[in-house]
Amino acid sequence: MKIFVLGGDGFCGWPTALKMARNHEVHIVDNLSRRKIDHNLKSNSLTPIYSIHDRINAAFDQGLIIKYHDIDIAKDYYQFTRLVWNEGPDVIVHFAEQRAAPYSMLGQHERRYTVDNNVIATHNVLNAIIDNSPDTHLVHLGTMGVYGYSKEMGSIPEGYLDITVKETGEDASILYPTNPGSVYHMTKSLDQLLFQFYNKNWVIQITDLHQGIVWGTQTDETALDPRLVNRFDYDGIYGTVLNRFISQAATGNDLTIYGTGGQKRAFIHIQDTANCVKLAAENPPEPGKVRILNQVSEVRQVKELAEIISRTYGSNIVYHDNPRKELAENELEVDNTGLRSLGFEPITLSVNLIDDVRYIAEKMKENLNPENIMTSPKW
Ligand code: NAD
Ligand code: USQ
Repeated sequence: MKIFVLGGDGFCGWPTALKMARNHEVHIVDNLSRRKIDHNLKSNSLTPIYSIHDRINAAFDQGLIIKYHDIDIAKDYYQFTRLVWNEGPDVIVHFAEQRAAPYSMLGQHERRYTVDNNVIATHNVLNAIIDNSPDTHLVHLGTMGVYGYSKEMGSIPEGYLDITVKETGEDASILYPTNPGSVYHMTKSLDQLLFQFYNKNWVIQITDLHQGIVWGTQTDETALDPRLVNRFDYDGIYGTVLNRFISQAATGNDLTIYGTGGQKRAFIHIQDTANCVKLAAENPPEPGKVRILNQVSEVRQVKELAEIISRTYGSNIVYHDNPRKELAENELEVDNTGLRSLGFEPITLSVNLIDDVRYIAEKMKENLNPENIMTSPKW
């Protein structure tokens, strides 16, 4: 198949593009905006990531052929739509959005950038498909955060909630009511509405993968050559909780729990991200409504994660006032039968796997700037 990976220079996109290139023709489309944001925030990946051109050359040396296109999908619609017309991809995997909740809450510039970039990018992708390549299957990376995090309506289903309407007594299946906790998460809720409408009107094939928090850094492919190394965010804006705890432990810093640590979230290892996206791309949905799958391996509590790391590496835990507006504690149960039915066998947390990540963080510890650890805005 011919596969476009939009956002293929990023943390999830790069390992996914490499994995896909084992069996498919892969094109990465990325405007490198994430590298520019790192620079502006004076932050960095713990691992030294190579330029996109070095990455592509290193992949070529491993027999993994990837073409790169420098296009801003939100701003350069005509360049992007021409590429879709010329290449007619079978699948477009769409990772190309601003993905940090804290970044999206920094100030008016970042709030507006996140909405403009994410919503327009998604809308442009849909337009490029319907006008140039209507049989293309769109695989989008959404988030568990669109549901909010609670068991108020039971276990979280895959996108649609079965209800009985009180007034009429009729049964219905509705899009799960969204409850985003940041401007970033709200853009993923807006993406969902775009998908519902474009699917209804133009009958295009769409899979929306509602992914949990990704942890880990390397995959089988990124480990093949040092130039293929994946990024590792540890800072208060882009670093996600488990990778932050592991990098904090590896560099002798305290583990930073926000609030009580009673927050439960869904997690997935980066190796599983690449595997799941590949499964979804290779198994398109039946014609009909938008297919929504929960891309998660397990549910864990923040405090429990900190305690595992603290026990294993002897790190100190410090509780900070929570910079976010979120429930101090929550229950969470998530259905992931869709991807399992396609063959997904989740990799779950283990001390060995944590140790692999800690080993990389320890090796790169000179790159960690402690001033970047507590940089989250308050909201
Ligand atoms: P990332 O910031 O590392 O990568 C995103 C990539 O998209 C970057 O390389 C960036 O340059 C590119 N990009 C952004 N806007 C673009 C535009 N307008 N045109 C072209 N390229 C653009 O983020 P990530 O962690 O790889 O996340 C990828 C996707 O997965 C996001 O949509 C995110 O919401 C979703 N997701 C990530 C996680 C996680 O824990 N990392 C969890 C759930 C969902
Ligand atoms: N947290 C801490 N200490 C820290 C960092 C975070 O206690 O040092 C807590 C937060 O308060 C929150 C939880 O850990 O309760 C998760 O925070 P996070 O920064 O790891 O994840 P989040 O902001 O939710 O965003 C990440 C990705 C985003 C993706 C989302 C999936 O950045 O792209 O959509 O995970 S989910 O959380 O399932 O919605």
